Amino acid sequence: MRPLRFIMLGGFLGAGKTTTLARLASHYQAQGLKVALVTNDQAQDLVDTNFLRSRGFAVEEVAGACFCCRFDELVDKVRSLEAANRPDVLLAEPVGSCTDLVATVVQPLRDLYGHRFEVAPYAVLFKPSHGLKILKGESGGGFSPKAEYIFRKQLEEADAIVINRLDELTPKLTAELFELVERAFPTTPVLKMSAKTGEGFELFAAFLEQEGTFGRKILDIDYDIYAEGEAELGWLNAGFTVTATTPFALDDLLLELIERLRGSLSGEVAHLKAIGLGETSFAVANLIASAAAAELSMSCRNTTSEIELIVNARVATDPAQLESEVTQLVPAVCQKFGATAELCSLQSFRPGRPTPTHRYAKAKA
Ligand SMILES: Nc1nc2c(ncn2[C@@H]2O[C@H](COP(=O)(O)OP(=O)(O)OP(=O)(O)O)[C@@H](O)[C@H]2O)c(=O)[nH]1
Ligand SMILES: [Mg+2]
Repeated sequence: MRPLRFIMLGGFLGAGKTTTLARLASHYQAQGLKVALVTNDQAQDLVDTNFLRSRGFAVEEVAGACFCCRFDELVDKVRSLEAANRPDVLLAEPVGSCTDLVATVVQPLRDLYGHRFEVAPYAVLFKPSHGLKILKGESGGGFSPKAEYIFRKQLEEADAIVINRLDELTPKLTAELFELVERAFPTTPVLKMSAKTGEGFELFAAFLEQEGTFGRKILDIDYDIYAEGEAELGWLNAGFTVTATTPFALDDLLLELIERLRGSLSGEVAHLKAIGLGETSFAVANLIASAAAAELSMSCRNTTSEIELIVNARVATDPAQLESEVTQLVPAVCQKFGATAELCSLQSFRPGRPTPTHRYAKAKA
């Protein structure tokens, strides 16, 4: 049996992983290859899984903990996708607050399943909004030093660092970011890309095709700092059924919801996203930093009278505050659009300490 190409893409919360993976999936499909994806989260009800499925891709999710702590489940999900879809390429998106993935996922996959999987170089997306402040060492960047530790560790284990959102950066800022990243990680190749427009994407895709000594950067990492940094984030996944007698504009409702949440949450937003799934259309709104503006990553330009609404929030705040704001604001915003929201599922918490299934102290494979 031909080995399955396994491509995992890292990067902080809101860095652009799902957007990039959707682009990669279309890129491989255009070459006649079959693609499947695995998403990952600390809880159920993922915006990303629904978004990718709505785009027509085969997706499984590992929910409840990160890939490293649910390594066997990751392998099981890949197996079931293999059985159902016979993919040539498997794209995997880890949790955006997770690091040490080379030691806990890439190396075990290579060592234990090297006959089945051909693991691609491990690229990590760089998120300019938070990355600039963190690499410049500016205080008031929004996150605590422990959360910033995770951001840096994610970049340290990368085979390539990909500065994303090139479409939004001035040439001067791009040059500054490039220099900052190169100075901090002098031996790591740095690429530039816009996952949104596709600029720089071909080079990135070509990088992933490379073979050689990749996926071998084992981190020297303090799991106490890592766990405490992750636990500083409030996490919330919530699901609602929204119904109205008169159809409402889905894009507008989602944008207003995310914008109102931005105004009411006290901590720095790592990523706030909401998907509305109607019978014939869907849309997604996002906010990737408190200082950014809410935006539609997928718009439907349509009205609807019934949707399933999923909200995923990762914010440096108390999960109880998140829960209270989301459960109050969703019905209030829906009411403004003449709709009623019924809460169907709710999980809010601080992520627990990561305890990887495997951890390779030295690169073996
Ligand atoms: N302008 C611009 N926006 C982008 C780009 N890439 C991603 N985005 C937007 O950034 C937001 C977050 O993108 P995602 O792909 O969901 O990020 P992610 O890394 O998967 O986020 P998590 O799964 O929460 O960790 C969305 O609104 C995207 O449309 C880009 O290259 N340019
Ligand atoms: Mg994502």
